[in-house]
Amino acid sequence: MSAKRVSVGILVACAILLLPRVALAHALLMSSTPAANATVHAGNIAIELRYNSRVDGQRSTITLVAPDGHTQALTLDGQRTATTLNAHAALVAGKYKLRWQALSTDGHITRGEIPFTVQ
Ligand SMILES: [Cu+2]
Repeated sequence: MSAKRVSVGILVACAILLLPRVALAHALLMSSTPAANATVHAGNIAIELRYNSRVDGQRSTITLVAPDGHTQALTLDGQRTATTLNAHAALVAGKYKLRWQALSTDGHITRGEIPFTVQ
């Protein structure tokens, strides 16, 4: 099952459980740096995931999937704002993915993947 389908399943579960009390409290990814499918220059890369609602910077996670498939849990930096997750990584050229899991203030977890390329 793809991460996208997992996220949709979680959202449906949220909607059923919470309707009509909380419409959009679970964290939906709005944009990111690097952006999905972006190409960035090798070196120290600032990572920022931006959500539609507050996320728990202590209990959310970002995992880096390296070109060879190895995964590495990134140490999260301090949140720039309450709705962002921030991290950084020094990367050489290749195709990577950021696999994120966000805990929102309504207690629900959402997940997703952001593929990007380093050149
Ligand atoms: Cu929710």
